[in-house]
Amino acid sequence: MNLDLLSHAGATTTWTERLGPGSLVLRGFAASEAETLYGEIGKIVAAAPFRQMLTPGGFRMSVAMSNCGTTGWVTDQSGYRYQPNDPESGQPWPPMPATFSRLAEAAAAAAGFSGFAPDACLINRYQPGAKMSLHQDKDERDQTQPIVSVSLGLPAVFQFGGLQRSVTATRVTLTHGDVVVWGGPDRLRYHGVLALKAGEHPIVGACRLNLTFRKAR
Ligand code: MD6
Ligand code: FE
Repeated sequence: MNLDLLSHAGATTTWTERLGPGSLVLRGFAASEAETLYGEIGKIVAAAPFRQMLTPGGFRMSVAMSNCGTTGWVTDQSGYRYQPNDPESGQPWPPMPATFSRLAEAAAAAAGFSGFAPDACLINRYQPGAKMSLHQDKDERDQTQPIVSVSLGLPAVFQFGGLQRSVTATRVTLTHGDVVVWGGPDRLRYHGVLALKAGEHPIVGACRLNLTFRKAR
């Protein structure tokens, strides 16, 4: 894994770790803004509460989810998709805060993807034991754009596989403030999250929160 130092607009310097030709971990890139992000998440989930959705196969996900932006990712018995309204309330998803979109754009630019303008932010909450099995993100219409992923709270082990499920995944621990950008030739790589270990984070408490920014439409 190559290590490099990167400077960004907030004048902080971040360690970067390259995972592939189109994917980069920006260590601590969101650390100085983490409390702001956490406060915004609180407001979003007051309007669109975390819920454990049903997979098309009929399984209840262990990760609880919400969204903000003009469209949001949902799953139920009829499939995976993006839709502009929260199926629980029928209301539009809460708007994406400017702090979110600015951070996502800056992270994407730092990884070589300039002009990233996300329209969807999926918010994942992992409580102890929650996990996400290996999957590809392929429900987005525009796959030329990268995905930007922000981790907050308890550490989690992320698995990065290949373009086929059979490729052995490498493991990377993501901690509070870490950002992963991935796109280009890595955009459809399989990935997942191992079961969260119990703990207590000083800001976020007993869980991990993950924001994934996408250009879905
Ligand atoms: C998570 N993340 O970290 C789940 N997908 O909780 C993802 O599924 C993901 O982090 C695409 C790109 C980056 C990600
Ligand atoms: Fe994903």
